[in-house]
Amino acid sequence: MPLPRWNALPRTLVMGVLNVTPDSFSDGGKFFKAADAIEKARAMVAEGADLLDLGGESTRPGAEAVTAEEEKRRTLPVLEAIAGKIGVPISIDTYKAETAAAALAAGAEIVNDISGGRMDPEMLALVAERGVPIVLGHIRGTPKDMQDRPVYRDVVAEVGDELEAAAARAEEAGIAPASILVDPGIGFGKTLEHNLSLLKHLDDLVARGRPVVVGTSRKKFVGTLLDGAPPEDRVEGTAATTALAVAAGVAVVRVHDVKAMARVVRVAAAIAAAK
Ligand code: HH2
Repeated sequence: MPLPRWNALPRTLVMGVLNVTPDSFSDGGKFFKAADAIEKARAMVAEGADLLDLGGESTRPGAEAVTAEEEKRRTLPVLEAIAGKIGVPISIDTYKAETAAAALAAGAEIVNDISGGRMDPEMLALVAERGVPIVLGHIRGTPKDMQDRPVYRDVVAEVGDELEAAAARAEEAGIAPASILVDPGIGFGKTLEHNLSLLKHLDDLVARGRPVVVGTSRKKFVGTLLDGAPPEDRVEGTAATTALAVAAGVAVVRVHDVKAMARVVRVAAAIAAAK
């Protein structure tokens, strides 16, 4: 599958979320069976997904880690069934090098690491060796403890600086600069106010020059702003964040509601491109 040129995209790309987990916060259990996941993957491509992000471990706040063995058992059958056959590249959402290596061998073409290459010391070397792009996410702590008490002096500057440090480590490990994307990690060790500041100032992160990925889809802060709406009722809130991300020049939005967000992106991108 030809991969996008991240720094020369015609518009923001839509990455569809495919979680094969029993416990993801919004779609846990729904696509746990490989056959259901494969059908969901095809549906998301038909609805306008430019990429798919396949994950076998929930990283919601408080989630317990699973073994690489279990993560591979969940993701590899789906990957083997769809990689190279659905018309879009697939990223593997993992912070474990062992899972990433197996997924790349099974046809994944991008690594999406919410820990920015920090949770597994082998990850950056693996990605360098395979020559694939990597999304470096920002997190404070681990999914289990990240929401305990996140503190920042200036969240926008600190997240930007820490992502740049992660990108520098990736380059030192041998990853090509053009293959590095960064993600502020909305909800990963951040309060509501931190998430809102990061989203308000996405253009600052974009201006640092690396392609930016953003994942706000159905997240808790959206529910908080909408009087406690449950995950499946956060689509309009997600749409607000998607439109603003497009306006800020974000390269990729990671979303569950592909049909709705692909439409939001098309309209917001047309406005962003106007004179
Ligand atoms: N968020 C989640 C998982 N992976 N990857 C990137 N790059 N950015 C994100 O914001 C991001 C991510 C969490 O969302 P989800 O996959 O829907 O839930 P869970 O972790 O419970 O499976």
